[in-house]
Order: sequence, then C-alpha cells, then structure tokens
Amino acid sequence: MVTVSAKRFRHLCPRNCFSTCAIISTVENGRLVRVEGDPEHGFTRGRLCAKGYAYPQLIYSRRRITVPMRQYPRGSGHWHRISWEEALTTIAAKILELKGRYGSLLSVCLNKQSGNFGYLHYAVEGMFNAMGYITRAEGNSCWSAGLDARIFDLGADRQSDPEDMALARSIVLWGVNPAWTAVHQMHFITMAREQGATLVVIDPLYTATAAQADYYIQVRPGEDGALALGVARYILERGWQDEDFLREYVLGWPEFRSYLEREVSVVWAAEKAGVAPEAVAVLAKLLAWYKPAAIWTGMGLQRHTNGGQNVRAITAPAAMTGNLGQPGGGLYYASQQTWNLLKYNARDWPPPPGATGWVLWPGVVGDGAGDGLEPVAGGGSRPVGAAGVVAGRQARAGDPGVAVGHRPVNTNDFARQVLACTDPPVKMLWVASRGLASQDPLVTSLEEAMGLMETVVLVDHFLTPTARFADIFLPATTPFEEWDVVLSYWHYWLGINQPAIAPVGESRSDLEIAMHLSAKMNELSPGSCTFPTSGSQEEWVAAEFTPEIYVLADIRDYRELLDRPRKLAWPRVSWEGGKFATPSGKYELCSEQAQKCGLPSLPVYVPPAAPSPAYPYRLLTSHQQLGINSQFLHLGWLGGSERATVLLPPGLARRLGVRSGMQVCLYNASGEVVLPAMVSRQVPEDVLLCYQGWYGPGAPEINAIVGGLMTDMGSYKTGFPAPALYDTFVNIYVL
Ligand SMILES: Nc1nc2c(c(=O)[nH]1)N[C@H]1C(S)=C(S)[C@@H](COP(=O)(O)OP(=O)(O)OC[C@H]3O[C@@H](n4cnc5c(=O)[nH]c(N)nc54)[C@H](O)[C@@H]3O)O[C@H]1N2
Ligand SMILES: Nc1nc2c(c(=O)[nH]1)N[C@H]1C(S)=C(S)[C@@H](COP(=O)(O)OP(=O)(O)OC[C@H]3O[C@@H](n4cnc5c(=O)[nH]c(N)nc54)[C@H](O)[C@@H]3O)O[C@H]1N2
Ligand code: SF4
Ligand SMILES: [Mo]
Repeated sequence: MVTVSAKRFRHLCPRNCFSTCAIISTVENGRLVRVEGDPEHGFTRGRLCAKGYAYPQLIYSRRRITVPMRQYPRGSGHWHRISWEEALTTIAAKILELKGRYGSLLSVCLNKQSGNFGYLHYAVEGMFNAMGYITRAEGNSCWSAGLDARIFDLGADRQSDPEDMALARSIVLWGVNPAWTAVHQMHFITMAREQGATLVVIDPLYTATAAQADYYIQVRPGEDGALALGVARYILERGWQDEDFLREYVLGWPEFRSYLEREVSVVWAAEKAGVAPEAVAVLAKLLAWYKPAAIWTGMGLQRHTNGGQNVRAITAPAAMTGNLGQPGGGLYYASQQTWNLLKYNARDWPPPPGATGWVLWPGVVGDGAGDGLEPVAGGGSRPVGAAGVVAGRQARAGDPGVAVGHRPVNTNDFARQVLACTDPPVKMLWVASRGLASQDPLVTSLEEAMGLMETVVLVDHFLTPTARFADIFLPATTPFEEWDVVLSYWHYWLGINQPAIAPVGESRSDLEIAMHLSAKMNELSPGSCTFPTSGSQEEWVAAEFTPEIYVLADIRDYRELLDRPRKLAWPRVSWEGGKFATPSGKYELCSEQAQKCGLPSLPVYVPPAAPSPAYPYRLLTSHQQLGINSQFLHLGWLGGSERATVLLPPGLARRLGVRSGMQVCLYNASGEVVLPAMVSRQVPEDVLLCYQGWYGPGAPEINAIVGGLMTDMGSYKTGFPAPALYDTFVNIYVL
C-alpha cells in the first residue's frame, strides 16, 4: 500500500498578466498534483484562469526540455544532450574569447522580456552587468505609447486601487478585453454593475468583454481620438465641464477649448469613428453625470501609429469632467507604482557606488565602493571576499578598455538594429523569457541577424520557435521549483513563491544559471564576472525586502508571507487633491514635454495609418484567452494549437467566397501565412483577426506579416517606441 502525504505550498504566477495570482499547490509523494487559487489573496480571491489551472501539465509536459542541449548544426533540429559543465564552459569561453577579440563585451547581446517577471529572474541582467557593458534589447512591446501619453498628461503612471473600480458609477473599457486579459478585474466591474453602474466597451471587435456591456461601441480601429474629441466637444457645447477643476488643476484648457471649437464637431467625430452620434452622447453623459467614472484605456488601444495621441485624447474629457482623484473613478492603464517596491538586487547587481544596505546574505556585503578591487581591462573587477564569493562593481567609464554603457537596441526593431551594430558587431546572443521568433514583429527579418551570431543561447522550458536559431538550450525551472517574489503592475498584493518540488530533470533557475556562469567565468579568467557565485535562492528573496515594504505589508519578516499574501498599504486614490506629477503640477492638456518630443502639445486629432489598395484589410492580432503571449497555448489541456484561425466578417467572406474551414492565405510585402478561415460577426468590415501567440505544428507564423510601423510615443519613458502591431495591412485569397 502506498501512503500519500500531501503538502501544500504557496506560489505566484509570474506571467506578464494583470493578475499575478496567488497559487496554492498540492504535492503528493514529491509530485505536484494540483494547483488552486489562494483564497487569502483579496484580488484574485481563490481563483485562477484556465492557464493557471494548466500548470501541472506544463510542469510535467513530455515536450518540456529539462536537460542542457546543443543543436548542431544550428537550425537542423539535431539536438543532443550535454552536461551543464560543458554548456557553461562553452558559453563562458565564448564570452571571454569575444572580449579578447573586440576589447569589450559589446559583441554580446541580451534579449530578455516578459516570459517571467519574478524579481530573481532579473539575475540575467545582473550577471551581464557584472561582466561589463553589453548590447541590450531595451524598450517594451506592451505599453510604451500609452505610458508616455499618461506621463505627458499626469506626470507619472499612477492609478487608483483597481479594487475600488467596484465603487464607480460608470465604467468605460476602451480598447481593453479584461474578460480574457485581466479576468480577475471582472469581479470588481461586476460588483459596480450590481450597484447600478453602467458599463461601456469600446472596441472594433465584439469581444467577450463587450458581450457583458450595457453599451458596446464598435469604433473604427485607430479612430478613438476622433470619438474622444467628439465627446469633449459634446460636453463643451452643453457646458457640462467642471470649470472649478479646470481652473485649479488643469493646464491648457483655454487652448484645448479653442481647438475643440475650431476643429471638432460631434457629427465629424461620429463619422470618423464610424459610430452613431448617440454613442458620443452616451459617453459624454456618463462622464459628466454618472461620477465617479472609471476609464480604462487598454494596451490594445495604443498599438497604433497614433496610439499615444489617442490615449491623450481619451483622458482629456475625463479631466474636463473632473473624473480624477476620487475613489472609484479615474484613469486606469497599468502602473509601476507598487511594481518597483522591492530592491531588484539581482537586476541591479553590482551595487551602485556609495550604496549601502546591500547585505545579500550573512557574510556577503556589497558596498559598491569597490574597495580592494582591481579594475580589470575590458570590464569587471577582481573577486574578493569569502570562499567562492565575488563582490564588486560594474565596470565604469574611465576604467581601462571599458565602454561608457550598455549599447541599447530597440527590442521592437531588434533584427534591423542588431544588423546596424558594427563597432563591434553582435556575435553572441542570450535569449531568456523571450519568444523572439514568435512574438517579435516581422519575425522573418530575424534570419539575417541570427546569421551573424556565432553563439546563441536560449534559456526556456520548451523548444520554442526561437530554438531554431539557438546553439545551446539551457532548461529553466518553473515557479513550482524555485523561490521568487513578484509584484503586480495592477493590484496592491504582495505574496511569495516557494518551491514545492525539486527541479524537474536538470533544470535550473535563471538566478542559478547566472551564479553558475559567473563561477565558470572566474574559473577560466579570474575577475571576469563579479556576479555572486553563492547564496541560496531563499537568501536572495530575503534580500529583496526593505524596511519600507515590511511597513507597507505590515509584516516583520518575508516568511510571514508563507502564511498568506498581504495587501500593501498603498494610497487607494491617485491624484487626490488635484496634485499631479507634471512639471506644472497640474493635469497638462497642453504638454510642453510632448512638444519637446516632437509631438503635438495638445491632444489633437491625428489620423490612423491607412490601408493601401494592395493591402486593403487591417489585420488585428489581439491577445488570446488561453495563452499568455506564446505561453500555455500549445498545452493539450488548453486545446493545443489546432484552433488557430483567421476570423473574417460575413460581408467580406461572401465577397471572397470564403466559408468557415476553408484555407486562406494572408499576405503583404513582408510575407504570407496560410491558415483556416472562420466567418465571424465579431469582426467589423475590412478587419481580419488572428489571435497572437500560436506556435507549434500546424500553427501559423502570424508575426511573419505583422509589424513594420512604430507607435507615435514610447521613447520618453522606455527609451524606444513600440511596434504599431495593430496597424498591419494585408490582402487575402482563397487556396
Ligand atoms: N489571457 C491573456 N491575458 C493577457 C495576455 C494574453 O496574451 N492572454 N497578455 C498580457 C499582456 S502582455 C498584455 S500587453 C495585456 C493586453 O491586454 P489588452 O489590452 O486587453 O489586450 P489586446 O488584445 O492587446 O487588446 C485589447 C482590445 O483592444 C482592441 N483594439 C485594437 N485596436 C483598437 C483600437 O484602435 N481602438 C480600440 N478601442 N480598441 C482596439 C482589440 O480588438 C482587443 O479586443 O494582457 C495581458 N494579459
Ligand atoms: N502579433 C502580435 N505580436 C505580439 C503582440 C500582439 O498583440 N500581437 N503582443 C506583444 C506583447 S504586448 C508582448 S508583452 C510580447 C510578449 O512576448 P514575450 O515577452 O516573448 O513573452 P512570452 O511569449 O510570454 O514568453 C516568452 C518565453 O519565456 C519563457 N519563459 C517562461 N518562464 C521562464 C523562465 O523562468 N525563464 C526563462 N528563461 N524563460 C521563461 C516561455 O516559455 C516563453 O517561451 O509579445 C508581443 N507580440
Ligand atoms: S496567467 Fe494571469 S490570471 Fe492566469 S494564473 Fe497567471 S496571473 Fe493568474
Ligand atoms: Mo504585453
């Protein structure tokens, strides 16, 4: 007879998702048998999404790779198992060889993004910081344009507690699909509706969220600016604006008012947006009369060449009606206000000069001063300290042979910008938490850039499409096999992630990989990497906590989070009292900052990108219900990849003679993709829809034809604009 001893562990889902769910796993005889939501977490309230419930299948998937492997020749699919020793030696030797060849590490490139947002996963960045300056993919593909828009208007990306959306009297979901992409928020929206709130959804697609709305407004893609300006004009015509608020707390109202009077009419706005004038009236009444109004501008909304400008136009009537700074109302998007509260020890290694309090674990203190460290040509410092422990500082400008900083390339234009790097060229690439070959715009352009690389390392769970370009695969652990801590870019809850099971196979966490590679580098060339080579994962987690976060979480020790997650005592209402973080301290309808960036100072109308006769249909590639970007979709429990289709509207289908199930080809100047069609009333005329993220046998390589244009904003805060992914135009024929 087998005795079963069940144990339960706490986790956080570290995916790029609003919810950052708290999970409880059950382990029987060393095997994780079940996951469920943690009822102690006030935002996720004991429930996961379908993807979360599928974690056991991900952990034990037969397709998961749990040993280091080498592919030879690259792209052949001939992978053979190698030892960690061989993998790390090969990589370390390559890095050192490139450093010798070029006199710096700029020929080494890191491309990491949103596969895992756990704090310890930033060890990858820390590891490279500790070697010297490299080439780094920077920028962000989610939210850059909308983020800049908010910064121009408000001064910072702060928002109120999303749980308080339950107190709103009207809710406008503008280009966001939370019924799929932020499922837990729907609870708070439903609570508001149960109290009588009105829900409006504005989206070109009739989404699962739209299906729940009181009003659904099917806006023409990219014409949200016109619609919002029409709302502003309607409010102005009736004198419904909050004059006191505008006088006290808003900069640029006279200029904006005169723009509205000169250039905008309700009829024009409705016509541009492709909606009935009544839709403008409904929105205006809700904002002006049914306060507090919560306006959530989504990320989908701003993936356009005029996306940032449209976000500014939408927030303008919210400011005109004084819908800011009140519980339950205001502007929602996403926010880093609580996201950054922990220390990022791993990412920011080595400690900055003069920093104190970098006690990582007993016996290892990084003081950042570099005491006793000899600079090493080409970057890095010589290791000192306890046995096997390396502490030191990042190579700085002025050190012999050291460049002045990391060389940034736009992650959203990666292939082209890597190819443009010549002095020195990029010769090695490290890919982690990144579905480069499925998630990047114009993925076929990767081919040439990858051809330059002498070594490509991929750290992942699966042989993703990116694996085709890789030489060495390193197997990563899942959140159920490691310690970690993650904060949300949406809610205020703090939890912790503990390992429930031993690493599956030989997999290692990104942190362990960083420590082990650092040790190997130093074995081959002492002092070549100052990233710590010892310390347990739990000690690294412990070191992320600060006295401030303990106060906010009302705990004295991180281990208290093993009993239950805590809600941070963070201000519930943002912009209370009309104090904004802009240069003027006001809400800036007129933004000098925007003007300095070469953008209009006012939220004026900017037309969207238009199709050409050759490629007359807009292709939207919105986010999936059953995947987080490229993750989860391929799991059998979630249906595998067989449901990838292109949805097309009935009128167009009729004209083309397409019936559901027929194979069609979508094409544009970048390439072509063949996939089955599905006729759907969800999609408006002249728009095609294929959800993004599919990969695997039979899945379309949709990003072969997506991309090319960039958003209007993004450079101010994230350094680079984002891809205007939803301004993709294609043609179609039946096979
Ligand atoms: N289940 C699931 N959840 C996720 C993700 C996922 O892949 N799957 N991804 C996560 C990530 S990385 C992100 S960035 C967020 C994205 O979260 P969302 O912003 O909700 O997702 P999107 O699918 O990009 O876009 C939302 C909606 O915008 C609409 N839209 C497109 N263009 C326009 C326009 O011009 N005007 C208007 N009004 N609407 C428009 C689309 O039709 C779509 O329905 O979700 C996160 N959560
Ligand atoms: N056509 C189209 N393309 C898009 C979008 C769109 O709307 N349409 N959306 C864009 C957006 S908003 C985003 S955010 C990007 C997202 O694109 P990415 O940032 O690439 O995100 P994911 O696909 O979630 O994850 C990438 C990989 O991380 C791996 N991973 C998971 N956990 C770990 C770990 O612990 N360690 C390591 N090393 N790897 C791990 C996963 O297995 C996966 O293969 O896609 C963009 N691409
Ligand atoms: S993907 Fe999002 S909703 Fe699903 S379990 Fe993870 S954090 Fe929760
Ligand atoms: Mo994203």
